[in-house]
Amino acid sequence: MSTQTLPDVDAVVVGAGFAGLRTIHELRQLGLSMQVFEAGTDVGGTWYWNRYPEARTDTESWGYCLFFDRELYETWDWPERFPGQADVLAYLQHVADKHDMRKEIRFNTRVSGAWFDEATNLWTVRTEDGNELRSRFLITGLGWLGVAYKPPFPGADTFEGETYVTSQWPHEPVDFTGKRVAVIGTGATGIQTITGVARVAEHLTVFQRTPNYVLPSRNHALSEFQRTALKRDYDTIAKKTREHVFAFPMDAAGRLGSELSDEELEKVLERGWETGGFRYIFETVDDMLVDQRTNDAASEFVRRKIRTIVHDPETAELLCPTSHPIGGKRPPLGSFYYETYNRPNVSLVSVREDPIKEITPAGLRTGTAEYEFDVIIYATGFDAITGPLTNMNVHGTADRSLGEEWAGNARMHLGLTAAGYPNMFAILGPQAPFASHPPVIEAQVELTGKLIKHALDTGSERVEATEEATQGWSDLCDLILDATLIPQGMGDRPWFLGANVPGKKPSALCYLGGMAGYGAEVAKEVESGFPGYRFS
Ligand code: N01
Repeated sequence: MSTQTLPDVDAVVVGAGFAGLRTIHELRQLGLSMQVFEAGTDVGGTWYWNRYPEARTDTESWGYCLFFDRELYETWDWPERFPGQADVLAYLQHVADKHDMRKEIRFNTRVSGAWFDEATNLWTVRTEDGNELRSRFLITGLGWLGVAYKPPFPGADTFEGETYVTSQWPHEPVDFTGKRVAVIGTGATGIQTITGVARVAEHLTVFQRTPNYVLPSRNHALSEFQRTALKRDYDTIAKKTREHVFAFPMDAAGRLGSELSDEELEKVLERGWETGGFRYIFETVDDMLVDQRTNDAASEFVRRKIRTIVHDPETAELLCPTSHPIGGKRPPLGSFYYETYNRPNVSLVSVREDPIKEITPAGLRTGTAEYEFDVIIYATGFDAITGPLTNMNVHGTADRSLGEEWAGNARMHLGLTAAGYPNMFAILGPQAPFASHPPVIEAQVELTGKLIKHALDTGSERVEATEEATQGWSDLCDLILDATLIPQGMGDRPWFLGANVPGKKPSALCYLGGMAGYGAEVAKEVESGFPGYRFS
């Protein structure tokens, strides 16, 4: 029996990016009061913080958006196939304004901890400015990539030039004209930054530990005619994003590489390469990530392209990924990325065998060489997926923190809820689908709404995933991961398996069963009356 302590609001929501904004809408539908906390000074989340040069989506704009409001979809004009950071930020500002969402949000406010009280079944949420709020429900929309990982190179503080971390980029423009710049890291962020900085820097030196399979984006402006056609196609596009394996508005290829001859396979790969973006992976064949011969052919195809594009054979070889299969790390999209290495002001240094030893006042030092720079840019990734939640200092029943809970494997039923954390919904929690984020967010927020509604309808003060469901989902994530070729890339530290941060235990941090598979699992849960949950 609970005490008479009343919550200050029905729900606390943390974050005002795609997830937070979509959650505001859902909670309003349920008639619940809420307080949203956002660390930034505006909405946008990832797209508020990641302002580095050339930051851009790699999902086509017409699928990289929210579908809950048809009018919103039909009145927003995306300028390009792959929108840049400023355009996605403008879109999210428009969503907030159109739905008058800012009044629910307290900006400039970082949550420093949350505790579940078993006596009252309420969450107490504390902010860094010392305030506390009690709520029935806690919904986090922190994203997967909110905590930067910066390698602890000795001497980092001694560098006398400018230092930037891509995900903590200044709001004011940074001018690289006439400067000697280093970029450390060649993931999706690094390769975009490199392309932008190379155009203006006096000299750019790229420090690469693992080469990636960088696919050409073939970005282009959208004409008025194309935009109108896309808006008319709302129903089809919304359906495709819900059903596509990676939540992209694409069709399945409808063919298996394993059934094609070498010549036929080459032809479809060439078509995918020319079409651009992730269509190289998802519209060519349906078995690239599970069939060894197909994957080998697709990987070798990219290596051949690199050798064709990059003039200097030594540089080309350094850029060729050979130690993981395509898909073993998340392939980035580039815009003339490999061509950048043909510029006279760009050089590539492999730090795979000869790692960075220290940062010096004048630059940096590897085991064999010393370099001098005016600017060092860290594009070294994130403590992904678990980092944002463990950093928020969340304590469930028995005062157990998520950090302690996840010292083993990070597990969340349907990537959203976990045993021991009642009334908490982590949008894009660990073991959410590895897919384009906005459609995953919409699916998870809708499920959150259904669980809260069921709790309210049944007079339950508490809704919590069972231990069996939490473990069952985690086992399923393991099983699916093991059925793919992805674990072959583990040695190259994929962030989506938690392998990129030294000391972090790699595991199946995401669900690889595709959006349709996820939708089916969610439907099974809802239609069977939530057997994976305890309402009390
Ligand atoms: O991070 P990463 P990211 N010495 O972890 C290197 C999304 N995203 O920010 O590969 C030297 O992929 C590290 O080397 P290695 C997208 O989902 C989307 O680039 O570990 N190097 C690697 O090269 C993406 O996948 C978009 O050997 C070191 C790099 O730093 C995800 O964010 C745009 C090092 C980190 O790459 C993460 O991408 C941008 C060291 N000690 C990002 N430590 C779009 O939508 C690390 N590295 C387009």
